[in-house]
Amino acid sequence: MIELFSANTPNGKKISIMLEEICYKFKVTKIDLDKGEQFQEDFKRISPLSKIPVIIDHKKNKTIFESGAILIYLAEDSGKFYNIKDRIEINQWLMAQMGYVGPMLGQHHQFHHYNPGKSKFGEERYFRISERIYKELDERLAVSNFLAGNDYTIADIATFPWIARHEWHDIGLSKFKNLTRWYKKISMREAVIKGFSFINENDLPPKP
Ligand SMILES: N[C@@H](CCC(=O)N[C@@H](CS)C(=O)NCC(=O)O)C(=O)O
Repeated sequence: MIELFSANTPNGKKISIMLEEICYKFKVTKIDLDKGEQFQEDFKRISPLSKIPVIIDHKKNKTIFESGAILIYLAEDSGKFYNIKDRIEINQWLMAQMGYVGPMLGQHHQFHHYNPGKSKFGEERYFRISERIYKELDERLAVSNFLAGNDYTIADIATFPWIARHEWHDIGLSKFKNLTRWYKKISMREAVIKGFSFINENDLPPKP
């Protein structure tokens, strides 16, 4: 059994979606980030950087933190959404999500959604970068069915919950036809719908 330590955020949803996709049984242990539960000693023992998500694979006695590492672990364990042949292509798009798409959209959330009016520079900077990310993903998806090629992989699973915050971004997802096509296709997957609502059962991927 897998225990998922998580919260209702895009990084948290990556793993619940993956677990639903591979049909693994899992139990969710909620970490209340607003209350600072990520800094409690017990949690720090499994998450040295005090961040969700983390999983414990109780059957194998393995603890893993960092969503990209967790996705690779689950993909290799299940043999799904990742493969040796396409590994380099998948890793590129997964790492791009981890190091660029997620952190930049996350900053955009901070300045544009949570703290508007506090920093014109921050708002403009991360709005521009986020718009650029939409354009770059759209360009990639103009020549490729999914991010890493023809197949749906962990690179898409990692990126989807971030684009699912598009209403907060105010960039206009529908202006980006290829990204919208990709988003619609993924948001209709049964496992994605289930994984998206892992903490709040009314939480559905917003329409494009
Ligand atoms: N690179 C990490 C980022 C995880 C992350 O930023 N988690 C946030 C919630 S989405 C968190 O736990 N924040 C609490 C904190 O930093 O205090 C991953 O992908 O797992």
